[in-house]
Amino acid sequence: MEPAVTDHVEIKKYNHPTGGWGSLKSLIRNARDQGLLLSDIWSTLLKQNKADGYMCVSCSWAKPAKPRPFEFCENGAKATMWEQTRKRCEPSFFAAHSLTELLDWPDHDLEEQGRLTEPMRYNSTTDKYEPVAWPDAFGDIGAQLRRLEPNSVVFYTSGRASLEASFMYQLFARIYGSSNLPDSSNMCHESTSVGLPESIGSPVGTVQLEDFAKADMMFFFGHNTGVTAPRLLHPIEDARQRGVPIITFNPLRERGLVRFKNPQNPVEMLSPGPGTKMSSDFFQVRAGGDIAAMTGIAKAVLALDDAARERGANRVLDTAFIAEHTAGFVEFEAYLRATDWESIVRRSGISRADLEHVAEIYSLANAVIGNYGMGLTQHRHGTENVQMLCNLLLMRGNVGKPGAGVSPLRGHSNVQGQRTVGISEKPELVPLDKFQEFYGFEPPREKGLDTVETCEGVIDGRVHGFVGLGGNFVRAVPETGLVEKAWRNLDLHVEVATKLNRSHLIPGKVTYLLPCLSRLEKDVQASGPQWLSIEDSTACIHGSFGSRPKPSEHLLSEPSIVAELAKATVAGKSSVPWDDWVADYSRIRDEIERCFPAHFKDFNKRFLTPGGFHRDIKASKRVWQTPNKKANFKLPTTLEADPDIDISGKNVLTLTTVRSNDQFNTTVYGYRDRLRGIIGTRMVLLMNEEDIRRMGLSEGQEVDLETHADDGVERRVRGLRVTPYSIPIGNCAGYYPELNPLVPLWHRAHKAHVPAAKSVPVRLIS
Ligand SMILES: Nc1nc2c(c(=O)[nH]1)N[C@H]1C(S)=C(S)[C@@H](COP(=O)(O)OP(=O)(O)OC[C@H]3O[C@@H](n4cnc5c(=O)[nH]c(N)nc54)[C@H](O)[C@@H]3O)O[C@H]1N2
Ligand SMILES: Nc1nc2c(c(=O)[nH]1)N[C@H]1C(S)=C(S)[C@@H](COP(=O)(O)OP(=O)(O)OC[C@H]3O[C@@H](n4cnc5c(=O)[nH]c(N)nc54)[C@H](O)[C@@H]3O)O[C@H]1N2
Ligand SMILES: [Mo]
Repeated sequence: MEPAVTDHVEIKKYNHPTGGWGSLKSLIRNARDQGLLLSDIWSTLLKQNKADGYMCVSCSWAKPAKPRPFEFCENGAKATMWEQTRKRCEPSFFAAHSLTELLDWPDHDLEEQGRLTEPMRYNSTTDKYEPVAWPDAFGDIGAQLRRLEPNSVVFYTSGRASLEASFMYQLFARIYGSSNLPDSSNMCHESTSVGLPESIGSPVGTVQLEDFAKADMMFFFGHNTGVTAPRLLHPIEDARQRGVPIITFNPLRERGLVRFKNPQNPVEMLSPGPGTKMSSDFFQVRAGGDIAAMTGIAKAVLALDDAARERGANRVLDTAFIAEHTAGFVEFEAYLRATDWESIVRRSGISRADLEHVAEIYSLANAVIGNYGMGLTQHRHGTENVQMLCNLLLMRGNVGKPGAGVSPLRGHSNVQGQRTVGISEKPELVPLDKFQEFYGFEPPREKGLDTVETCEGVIDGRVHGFVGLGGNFVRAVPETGLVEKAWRNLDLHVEVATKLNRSHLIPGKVTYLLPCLSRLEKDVQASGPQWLSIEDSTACIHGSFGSRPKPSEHLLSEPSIVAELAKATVAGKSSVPWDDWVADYSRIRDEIERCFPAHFKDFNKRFLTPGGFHRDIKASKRVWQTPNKKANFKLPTTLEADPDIDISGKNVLTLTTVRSNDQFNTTVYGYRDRLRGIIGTRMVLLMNEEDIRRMGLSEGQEVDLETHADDGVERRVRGLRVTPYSIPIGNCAGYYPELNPLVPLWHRAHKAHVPAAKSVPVRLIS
């Protein structure tokens, strides 16, 4: 594969605020690249995240009931343009290029070909995709699936598909006989989905948008807000203007959490000032050092409480809340007292005085939100990271009251919702009895494969078939080398997609690429144009209506593709009236309500509520759905999120893999990571100057990286440009997915199995 580098490489310091003119310029450049007129894009963007429009296909951040005239951000607009592009990836393109040839292309160049227009079947004799008629594709896929053992087939979902498509998809997989329903969340917030239920009895966060207006302090752990959920900068900016402290922990000094200029505010845009200072305090925690940092803050809170008690002043701990609502505090207190400051400071990389300062601010605030992203979840002890943040919040009763709560910032626009409607490899999370009763089939009851187990199954030959509803599985997973190689042994590989990506280039024995409509486009079925729905990061459900014309007359919607696959594979095996559901998606919503009544009461009546309707999240009302009916303080087993990493060797560092401002996951829009000042290349290794000096390297020099693990697997990425950056000593950073070949499959979160992509031990080879 060609490295992701262009002819013009420029690395410079970026001292401008996030947002501002830089963000507008970047939008205009993107529109031009996609062959779009600004008027084209404007008419679409005006409908983005509005109650009568479509829900943005980028991040999952909340959509307000009273949206701004332009309720979108630089990255949401980029995602929209990328999908609305005038470019088309037609059969003539596939006739001109073999898959072997395309495997050399960078990710950007593949998706840059534009929207897929026709169903394609791989021909191994020519090594090319060739057009196929839809009925032939469905017929053959059905026949192939019927030949395979259901539990050897995996049905993957990336978090973009609607609630309607996702509900049908998981039902199809279960009727077929498979509970192998991994989704992108297995690489993302699964540490949340495993950690939060033990702590507070809810797999999702407890805050809603209005809480951000009521909070009087916020934490941000391991989230690059200005890039990955930019609309959240607005409530943060409002909070900062109210004087609310925002305390951020991140190894990299990410611009979005440093300064912001609101591109939608003309006064701010025209004033020469530097924009709003977003984080009142920014701490460059060592990668994997958050458990230690939070332990330090909690220990200092305890000390403040001791002092208050001695003085006879008001307690700092919320003792009434702890007594009535929680369990495990005595053990937690003992843990804090027993943990010494020296270890805390060494592991976190933050001084005792700084952590005590944070504790003081925290102890003065009455309503605190704990926001976090991949910096907490993608570690060996990602689940403990999440639980430690809960502990910190619980100490002062900061869960289940206005302006306070735990706020996992989810990734894909509907990744949270897919779990809500049954996409899960864990049978205990799904109403199987209802499926059996309502649809007349016997669902499989054993646990299915998650994402890393799927990779293991592909490598060891247990998995024989893979169906992907969106995503770029092979590129997004760890251990790229072994997975790509073994993938070719699959009997069946089917992908439903909007654009060409690297996963599509690695065929199994029978391979299909099925193009679908996106959420921006008008989806007309027998009863007329259809609405879809999604759930955002704050558990609000929204309707979404596409109005753009179809990019190609051949495209089908995701619900209709799922229905046709089901009809071709499991006809007569259930009472699901697939055609009736596709004719009118409100029937699918009625079925979702029937299967999940607690969350979807009056679904069809309520889903167009401006701002969405909120699912009933019990923890936000202090009802704890844990086995002991309490919120639980959970003790960490280690101060370090990745304790088994040994970076004491020469030339060894801990690598964290991050996203640029010019990508959405494996979709690389371009090579301008404006906010980090890295232009024209993605093949960089961000390093502390001290490490560069210590290792005898120089700026701009190219190095290779190897995983520092002696397990007999060779993992190497070549040609990374040494780039001095503000990052703790001992850490280095580079881009996902280029560096995924370095992440070992076994290097993953305990229990949750999220690949520990934020802390990979690597050796530099110069
Ligand atoms: N524009 C855009 N938006 C997106 C996406 C995208 O790719 N592009 N992806 C979507 C998806 S699926 C997701 S999951 C989210 C991801 O959103 P984020 O969670 O913001 O994404 P990342 O870039 O993976 O990493 C987050 C931050 O964690 C920091 N970090 C790394 N290691 C540590 C650590 O040990 N401790 C701490 N405290 N911080 C650490 C990194 O420096 C980085 O700033 O965004 C969603 N939105
Ligand atoms: N090293 C490292 N690895 C990571 C991460 C990391 O931080 N570091 N992050 C992880 C995370 S958080 C995630 S969520 C995963 C992401 O993993 P995935 O969700 O599998 O990957 P994406 O890049 O989001 O998928 C992009 C593809 O989805 C298809 N697509 C886009 N829109 C649609 C649609 O509407 N319908 C259909 N059917 N297809 C569509 C397009 O073909 C596009 O090429 O990666 C994970 N991998
Ligand atoms: Mo994600």
